[in-house]
Amino acid sequence: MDVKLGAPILPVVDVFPDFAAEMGDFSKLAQYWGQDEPSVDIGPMPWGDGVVDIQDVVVLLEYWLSRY
Ligand SMILES: [Ca+2]
Repeated sequence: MDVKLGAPILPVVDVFPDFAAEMGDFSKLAQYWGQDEPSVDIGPMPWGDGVVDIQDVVVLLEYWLSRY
């Protein structure tokens, strides 16, 4: 079945639920560094790669910096 989604697929960069990508998100990402925690495995886009590493930091920072 070929299903077309109307919404763009975006990573959930607000991994610490306060509605903004910021220091809390970075702390949570660091907490799970090297693990396979799916809530912070956001890079490479769009679904991550099964490990929390520098690629997830890159995705978080892209959104972080895009706010300003
Ligand atoms: Ca990852």
